[in-house]
Amino acid sequence: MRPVEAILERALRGEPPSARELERLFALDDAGEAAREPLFRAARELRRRHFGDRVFLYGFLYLSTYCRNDCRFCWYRRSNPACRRYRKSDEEVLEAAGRLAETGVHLLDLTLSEDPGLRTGEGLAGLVRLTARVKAATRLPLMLSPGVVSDTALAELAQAGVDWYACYQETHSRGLFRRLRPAQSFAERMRAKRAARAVGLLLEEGVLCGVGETPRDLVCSVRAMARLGADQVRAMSFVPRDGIPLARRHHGDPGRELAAIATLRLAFPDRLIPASLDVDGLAGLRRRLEAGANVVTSLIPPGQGLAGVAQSVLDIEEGRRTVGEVREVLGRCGLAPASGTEYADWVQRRKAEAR
Ligand code: MD0
Ligand code: SF4
Repeated sequence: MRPVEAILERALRGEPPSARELERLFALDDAGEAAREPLFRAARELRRRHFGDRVFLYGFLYLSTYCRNDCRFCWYRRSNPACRRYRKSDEEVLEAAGRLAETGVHLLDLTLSEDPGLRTGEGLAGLVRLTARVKAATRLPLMLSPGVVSDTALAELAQAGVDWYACYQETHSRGLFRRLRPAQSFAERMRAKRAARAVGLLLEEGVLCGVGETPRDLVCSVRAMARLGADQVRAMSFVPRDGIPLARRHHGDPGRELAAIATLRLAFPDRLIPASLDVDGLAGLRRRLEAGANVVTSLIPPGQGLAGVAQSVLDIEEGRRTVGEVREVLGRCGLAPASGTEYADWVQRRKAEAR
C-alpha cells in the first residue's frame, strides 16, 4: 500500500496522523487533483461521522476597517491609501445583523481591524455595549474578531454575550510571522488566545496559505492549535492584490489551501473547519466542502456597504454571499444547512467540554 493510503486508512480507524504523516499530507498541495482525491474522500468521511450532512453558516459583519497595523498580506494595512475605510454606526450594525439573522445564518462574526478608536476607554465600552445589543436583538451565537485585545476586554466581551474569539496567528513559525506581521508580538497574540479560553470563550485559530510557509510550518500550526484546544481551525489562501506588498507565491493554485483543509480534518475530525467565501467567492465553495470543511463563512448581506477581508468586494453586492445561494451549492454536494438549534447545541456542548 502507498504510504498516503496507509495514513488515511489508519485515520479512518481513529488513529490520528503523526507529525511526519501530517507533513506528507500537507505536501500533497501540488500533487494534482487526482492524487489529492483519496485525502479529500477520507476528510469527507470523517466529517460525515461527526456531523452527518449538516453544515453551519456564519454571517460576517466587518464593523471597522481602520487599522493600526501594517500586515504585509492585508488590504486594510494602515499604509494602504487605496482601501476604503469605514466605521459602521451602531444603528447600521444592528440593521445588518438583524437582516443576516433573518436569512437563517447560525452565527454572527463581528470583525474589526485593530481600530485605535475602539480598543480602550469609551471606544471599547461602546463596542461591548453594541455586542450586547446585537446579542439581545438576534439571540444568535456571536463571534468577535477584534485582533489582539486585553484580558479585561475579553472578559467584558464574554460577559456581553460573545461566544467565540477568533484570532489567527497565520503562521506558527516565528520567522515567517515577523515577515507577515511586522512590529507585532508573536507571544502577545498567542497569549490573548489563552486568555480568551480562560474566560470561557470558544476559540478559532487559523493559518494563511501561499505566503511561503512549508509543510513543516503547517505541522507546527497543527501542534499549536491542539495545544490551544482550538474549537474551530481554518486554512485560508493569501489573495494578492495591488496595494499589498507581499509577493504572490502560489498564484492561482488553490491546492495548498484544499490540502490544508483536508489535513486539518484528519488532525481534528470533530472540530469546525471553515470554507470561506472570502477567497474565490461562491465559485470556490464546492471544492472546499469536498475537502472536508463543515462551516461556510463570510456570508455578507448586500446593499449595506459592508466589506470582505481577503476579498473586499467579490460577490457581495451581487447578493451571491447569501444563504439561498449557499444552500444550492450544499445541495449539489449532498449537504444541507443545519438548524439553528443544532448549531447552538454544538456551541453549548463544546463550552461544557472545554470547561
Ligand atoms: C471569513 N472574511 O470568514 C471572514 C474573516 C474573521 N473571523 C473571518 C476572514 O472568511
Ligand atoms: Fe490590520 Fe488585521 Fe489587516 Fe493586520 S490583518 S493590517 S491587523 S486588519
